[in-house]
Amino acid sequence: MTLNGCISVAAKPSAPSRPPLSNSALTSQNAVNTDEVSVRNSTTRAGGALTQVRTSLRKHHRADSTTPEATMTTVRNAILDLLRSHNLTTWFGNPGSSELALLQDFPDDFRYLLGLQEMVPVGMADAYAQITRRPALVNLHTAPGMGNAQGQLYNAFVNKTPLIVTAGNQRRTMQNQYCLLTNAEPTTVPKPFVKWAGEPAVASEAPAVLARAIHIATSPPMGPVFVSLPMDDMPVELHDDQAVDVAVLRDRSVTHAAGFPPNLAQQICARLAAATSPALIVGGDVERYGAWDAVIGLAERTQSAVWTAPLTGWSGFPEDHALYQGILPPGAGWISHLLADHDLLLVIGAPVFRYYPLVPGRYLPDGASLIHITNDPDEAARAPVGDAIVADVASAARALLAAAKASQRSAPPPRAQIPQLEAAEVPLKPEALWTAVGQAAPPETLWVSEAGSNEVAITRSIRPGRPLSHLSAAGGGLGWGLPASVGAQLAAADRPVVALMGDGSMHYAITALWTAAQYQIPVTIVVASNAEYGVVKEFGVWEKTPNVPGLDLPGLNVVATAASYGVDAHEARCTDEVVELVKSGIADRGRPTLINARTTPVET
Ligand SMILES: Cc1ncc(C[n+]2csc(CCOP(=O)(O)OP(=O)(O)O)c2C)c(N)n1
Ligand SMILES: [Mg+2]
Repeated sequence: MTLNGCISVAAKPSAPSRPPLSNSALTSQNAVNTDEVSVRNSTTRAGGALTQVRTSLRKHHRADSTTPEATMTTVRNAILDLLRSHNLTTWFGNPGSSELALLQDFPDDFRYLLGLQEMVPVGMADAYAQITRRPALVNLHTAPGMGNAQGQLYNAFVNKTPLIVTAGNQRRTMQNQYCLLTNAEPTTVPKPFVKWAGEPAVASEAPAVLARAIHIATSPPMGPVFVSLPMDDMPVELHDDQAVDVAVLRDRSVTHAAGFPPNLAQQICARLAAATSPALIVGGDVERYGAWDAVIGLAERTQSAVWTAPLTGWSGFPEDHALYQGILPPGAGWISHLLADHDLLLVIGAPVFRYYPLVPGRYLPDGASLIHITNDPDEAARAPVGDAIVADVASAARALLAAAKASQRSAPPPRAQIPQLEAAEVPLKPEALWTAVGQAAPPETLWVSEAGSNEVAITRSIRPGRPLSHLSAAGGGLGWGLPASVGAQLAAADRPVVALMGDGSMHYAITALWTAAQYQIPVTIVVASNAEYGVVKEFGVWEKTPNVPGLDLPGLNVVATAASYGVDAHEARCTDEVVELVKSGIADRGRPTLINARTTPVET
């Protein structure tokens, strides 16, 4: 299977699309991309519908002369048809026997990417969905599979990623005896890390439950959902009128009309104009919900300093822009100190704020006020400071840009330059490693980072300027970065994807290397090997908790492990080799490459 070749391509939706409703409308039928919204035709039950429906439901299923049931309108066929119509034909999964009835005779127009442990398909799907800006489907194995997935579902929930997670369940007739595969409380298991979870009350409801799940997942604020599918539901044949109902709900859409009151935009812009030194604080939702261009325009017009809020997944702003100041550290005292020169903070597309650890100090600098624009009512409610407005983030940014007047104030001082690359041998200081990596990669590179103590050095040394270019897990649960980099490379086949990994982080979901090798997904992975959980040691100093066991990682050999999975794996011994290996890894579009470099331990 190759990335561009042998994996079968995604299906075209089976119903025609209407032109976009408007740029500010978001529909959960097929698209979560607010820039490319299409609304599907609704079908009616009027004359001839039944024949059309049955033809459509059968169309994509293999006719097998030995099994006449294969062409019947079964629950399983209706599920596949619904998912096809939502363009959910790329599945990330790990199967067991409770999933066989759904997966059998897997359609040629679908593709399936296997992860060897459930964290892997969830992490891959998360990045795939965020980069394609569409929902993604994950198929897992009943209760234990869902248990394994939970750490990455947590990340997906905090990332606000629209994942449609399904898992099989034991036959309804065998659940009462708690037979093997029974998930006795399927809708409880993934909570609280899903927006919604359901299991159909009867087999024929399965497509409707799935349709509901898809619409919930893709409604802002988006997030993962779960549907449990008892295995004996799959072969149940739908009655003709049930099949018509399924076709109708397959073709309906849920549209989120968006907008922002112009007078509110004017009020905010008046405050921006009156401020001595405003700062914009942006978050991952700026990129997730398509507000990138408008936010840049607003920052430039108001000459505001721009920061990224802590731990929100994407940078939300070009990191090489003259107004960009970097990522805020996740501590109240640190933030109020850093922003001391600003009297008005406009936060857009981020929670206020994701603090960790407890850093004494006020939330805001003395005399400063904060306006918070978020699409998440809970984010608005739980913020400790500021006046919040719950609104569509892109509409708000566009309305503010339209209302903002060009400011005459002078631009804030730019942040420090990228450090000079100085030749050095291992163990490398993190700054030297990431500067070398940053110099070796082209500007269109998409970076995925999960690198503990290295994260600060990464943002100093690597400054992508394009949208959807620097991704991390907002949830902070390790085991996400490596699978996410594989999913990102699958989603963005025309861009190099480089994973920036710590050696500890690398090993939570290391089997993602197998998936990358087998499907020939040409991601490049750089590992900073300091042989420790460095950042936990740093926290130990901050928290005054000495002599903690389990923070050293001797005996890891990530190059040998990666090679055993079929990855082109190398040990870099100096900065020159890092540059050379990253360049050749990126140039190799046929297979994944891993580059390990020994780095200095954290200073404690
Ligand atoms: C699932 C999970 N388990 C444990 C942690 C706690 N944790 C946070 S960072 C970290 C260490 C990361 O180490 P490494 O990737 O080697 O980077 P380093 O700090 O050494 O640079 C750990 C164990 C976590 N965030 N998620
Ligand atoms: Mg480490």
